[in-house]
Amino acid sequence: MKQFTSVHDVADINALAEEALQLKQNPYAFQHLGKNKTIGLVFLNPSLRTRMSTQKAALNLGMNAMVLNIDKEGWALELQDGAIMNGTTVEHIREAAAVLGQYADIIGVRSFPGLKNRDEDYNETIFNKFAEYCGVPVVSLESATRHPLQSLADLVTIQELKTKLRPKVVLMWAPHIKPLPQAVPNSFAEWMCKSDVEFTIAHPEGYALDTSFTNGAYITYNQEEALADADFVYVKNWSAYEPYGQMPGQHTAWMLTNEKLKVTAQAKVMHCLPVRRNVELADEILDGPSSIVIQEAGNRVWAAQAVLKQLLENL
Ligand code: SN0
Repeated sequence: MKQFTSVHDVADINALAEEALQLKQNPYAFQHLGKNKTIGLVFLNPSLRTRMSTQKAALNLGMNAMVLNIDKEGWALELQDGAIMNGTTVEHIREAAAVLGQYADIIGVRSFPGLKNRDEDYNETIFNKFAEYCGVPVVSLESATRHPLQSLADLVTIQELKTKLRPKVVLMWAPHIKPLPQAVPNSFAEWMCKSDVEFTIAHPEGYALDTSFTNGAYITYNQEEALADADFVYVKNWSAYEPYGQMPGQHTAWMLTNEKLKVTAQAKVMHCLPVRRNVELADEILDGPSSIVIQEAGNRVWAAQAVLKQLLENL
């Protein structure tokens, strides 16, 4: 693997998930691979799991890890080509990314969408500039349209816990107080459509995702129909793709509860976190036996480690 920005960079997702599960059994077997190699983790937005699990994965492989919260600790970044920088921005992304590429063998970048200009977000303008100018292999730590390290950890968790060959997996829209990116659901859908699962997406009218990520999924507005016989329910809020970044309705009744879970096949409930309790998901689920969100977050280490291992093997 030469970069990790989406499912399309992966030759065999089942083999990668299997590798992650093997690393979970034997975390320190490949310390020689990362010796004297450095990963730079660059954040333009907040992070807890991605930051800590990717650092941990790098350390397990014998790498050094450096973190820059560039939005808070760096110079104010200019993103426009040809800009006359006589205002508030201090450093152009061309120099910033190129310099970071001098210090690291692999660079991870987190860059959320602005949710204002769909073309800019869906062209991955910021992430792609970083990738182009840094000159070393890049890993997405969540970009405007995708969160592949999360999706791989989700696949690993489903492989680990499934009790039938082809489980029913439901991506379930949840209520929220503000518009969130489509990156996590886009990415989860894109990975599930390539996995050996029966995949359903449920959301209220107005919240359809970009169809290029959902090819092969069964999509419904009926929450109960989607939940029937589900083995895994993946809960996530997202804002509308059209009209872009809007919230066409609050739909607070879509919050998942134990009562709603009764029609499932004792479904395991997943969420990428952070989760707003009693808005997106009821306490009774998060604190009860159905929730696997902590195991899912734990698996972020093994997913990141499998990806970094394959990148190191290609350096
Ligand atoms: C991000 C998202 O893409 O939905 C990161 C998820 C891994 N989540 C948020 O920004 C949550 C913000 C909030 O106010 O709840």
